[in-house]
Amino acid sequence: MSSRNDTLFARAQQTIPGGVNSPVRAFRAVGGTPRFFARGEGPYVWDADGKRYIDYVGSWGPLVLGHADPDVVGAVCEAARHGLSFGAPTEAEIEMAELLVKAVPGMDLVRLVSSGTEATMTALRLARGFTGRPKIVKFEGCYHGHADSLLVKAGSGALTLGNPSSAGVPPEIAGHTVVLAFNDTAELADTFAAIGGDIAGVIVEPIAGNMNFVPATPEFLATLRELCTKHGAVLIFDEVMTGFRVGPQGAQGLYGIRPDLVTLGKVIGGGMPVGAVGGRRDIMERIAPLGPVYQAGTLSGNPVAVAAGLATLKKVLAPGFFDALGAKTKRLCDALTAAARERGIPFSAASAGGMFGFFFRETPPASFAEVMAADKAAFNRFFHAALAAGLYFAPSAFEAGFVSAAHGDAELDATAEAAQGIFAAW
Ligand code: KE4
Repeated sequence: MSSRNDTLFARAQQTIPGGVNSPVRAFRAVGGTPRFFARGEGPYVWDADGKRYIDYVGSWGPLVLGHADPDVVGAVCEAARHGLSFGAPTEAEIEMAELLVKAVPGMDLVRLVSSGTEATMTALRLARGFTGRPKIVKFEGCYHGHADSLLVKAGSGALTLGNPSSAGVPPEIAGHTVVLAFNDTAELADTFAAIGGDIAGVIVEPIAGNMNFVPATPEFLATLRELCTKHGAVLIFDEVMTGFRVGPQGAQGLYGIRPDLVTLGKVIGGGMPVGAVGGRRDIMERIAPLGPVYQAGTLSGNPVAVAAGLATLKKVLAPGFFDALGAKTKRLCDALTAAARERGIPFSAASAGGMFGFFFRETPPASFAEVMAADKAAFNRFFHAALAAGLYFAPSAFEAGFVSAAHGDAELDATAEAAQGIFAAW
């Protein structure tokens, strides 16, 4: 029977490149037809055929409360009734900035933008403007949005589609991006010894969610902090995915290491377009209109989007939120692992807060090379079996998964049971 997803996908491809507005949605890595979602509620989404799925993508991270949280939707409707946008300052933006400055260690000042890409692009420009240096260091497999300097050996959709270094980025720009191996402390030290005086900044995902789920080692981040301080380079933690997802202070709260700048997104918009870049006052004061580093945005700090973010963060920062969320996510990972290993299938999983990854290999990978050595065909096979069973995982072996506060015993038990069935038929 033809599915409405097929019909919609064929129609979408007539007017939208690849039929999608963001490449990783196209199912190119896993094959098949992307699901066109008609609605979401709590832990569930329904596709164009009315089929229900337990959602473990959550719009790639923002929906930490689940879909259509009543308080978030209510806040959006209330804000919208007073006007959608002014292009002028609003009190809500001050509330958001005060909340972020209070919640994120080392965040003296913060600028709101409309996406994670804008946040990281601005952080790079600030690092270069503050130091007067050209070079940026990033790590293979990490993805920081689609700004030119960052599309060099990137993760997420770039990796999924097999073009980690995008076309259209001139060598003059890509040449200033130094790409090192994630978690390779020795290479890091060698690089700083060689060119430390040219490095404006280092940008890192403290937990790399764009090559699935690979936490930095404490030693790697500590060395990174020490070298950036010694050489006067700006350390940027890209917490667009991990911010308010792995804990109330993001990944930096788990590691106890303070970057100079932090970028945020996803959860701080609660499903609406919000990003942020913030950190040390002496760096942030270089940004326009205070300083010479220009940055701007028509919808930056949009009152409706900020209302969604504030309503989300108020619930996320309630006592015990992450204890409960982390326990659910670990329970999911343990159930998937047990189901696979009972059948002798090499499988491992890891998680932090409401973020997780699973791999068809004996142990969770600690490097990009180990991620690439995992059994991708097995991942794709599992993805489609899970989809048929009503479980929606990320359509790529190079993406993290997400659990929301709305996932409860019923969903976790149903997922465990479905996984048992999938691996029994493996
Ligand atoms: P956006 O521009 O997509 O809001 O944020 C870019 C970004 C920056 N930094 C990190 C650590 C990120 O994970 C992202 C975006 N993440 C991807 C999923 N891995 C977004 C999904 C997509 O590209 O469609």
